[in-house]
Amino acid sequence: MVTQTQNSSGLLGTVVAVQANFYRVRLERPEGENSPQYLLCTRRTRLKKIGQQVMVGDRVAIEEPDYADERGAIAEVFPRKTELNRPPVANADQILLIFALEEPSLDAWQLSRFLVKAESTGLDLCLCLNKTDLVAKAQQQSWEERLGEWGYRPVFISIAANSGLEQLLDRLKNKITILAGPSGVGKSSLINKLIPSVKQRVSQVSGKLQKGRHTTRHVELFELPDGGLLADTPGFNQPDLDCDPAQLAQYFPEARMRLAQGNCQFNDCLHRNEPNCAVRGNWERYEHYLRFLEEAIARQEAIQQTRDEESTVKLKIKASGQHQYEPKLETKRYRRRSRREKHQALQDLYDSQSIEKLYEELEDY
Ligand SMILES: Nc1nc2c(ncn2[C@@H]2O[C@H](COP(=O)(O)OP(=O)(O)O)[C@@H](O)[C@H]2O)c(=O)[nH]1
Ligand SMILES: [Mg+2]
Ligand SMILES: [Zn+2]
Repeated sequence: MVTQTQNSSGLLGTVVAVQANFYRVRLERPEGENSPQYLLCTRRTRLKKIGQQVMVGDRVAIEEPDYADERGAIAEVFPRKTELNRPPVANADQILLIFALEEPSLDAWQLSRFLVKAESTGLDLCLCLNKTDLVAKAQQQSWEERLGEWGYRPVFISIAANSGLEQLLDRLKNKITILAGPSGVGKSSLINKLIPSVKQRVSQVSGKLQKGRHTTRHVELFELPDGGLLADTPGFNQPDLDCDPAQLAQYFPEARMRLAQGNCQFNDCLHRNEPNCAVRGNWERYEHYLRFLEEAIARQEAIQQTRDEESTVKLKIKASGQHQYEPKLETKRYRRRSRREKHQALQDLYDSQSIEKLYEELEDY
């Protein structure tokens, strides 16, 4: 096999924004003091042909850089360490989940939901509680103890009072981090605080990139002052628990710990009423686990039902109890159309001047 490294310029970078067919790439080592740090790139036709997608977070090789126009072309996408679809980000290391202690007040149930969703990505998780300036020290400590029982060690910050931010920056250093959390907790404030030039940078984005900036599919990576990238995305704000019910326990540190210490009697134990279950027990979020489990099961059943309805075969259970699949008869494809309906379809196609479809229809006429 011939390896196709057509990257003569040796220029490497990270995609920080994607819109339509344009990719904003931050160069790893800008050529010189005055050369641009970002290039607006297209994707080489060769990559399109092999179906190679380019995502925010991708490490890429760039060809034919034009420093004067700040343009280039992506010639190669390096293998991804991780890949998320919602939001679409490659190579993310961790999720920074941010909640406020007050305004809005911290709700255990909502927090739990976000934690489980974040755990289900398989990425590392950093929990951050903001607005310490609004609560008494005792209240902060009681959350600290409670969340310790859940298996988390949150970073407490106050953006308003400028406290805890160095500790947080330390956790973000040289990593690609996805910022998540409900609205009103201080995500935008945090970005503005950590990345003072953010407003300026966003407005520098070209017209084409600017257009889709507030859609849920849009992700943009911001460069942190001490190294590292932060992804701000609205795509993670209303988490659906679309996980496999059998996996759910793995998304609770309390359950993981119990499973590490001992096994359930049954391999497929869902930790409800099964005998000799290692997970069921007297831990605070066990209630959450049960409710999320019901939700995950209901979701899975709904998906299965739609699949059954869409499928063109139906399951027949014979008197002997044997299962047998038979084709469904009354689907649209097999229903015979009246001559009048066919005539009308032909007329429509003739009017729309679609020759290929007209031929197809004529064969059937
Ligand atoms: N008291 C206090 N208010 C804060 C703090 N951080 C952010 N806020 C306020 O909380 C509100 C929501 O913040 P915002 O960044 O828009 O939240 P987002 O919806 O998560 O992006 C704004 O009025 C902020 O000024 C903080 O540390 N303390
Ligand atoms: Mg915001
Ligand atoms: Zn069990």
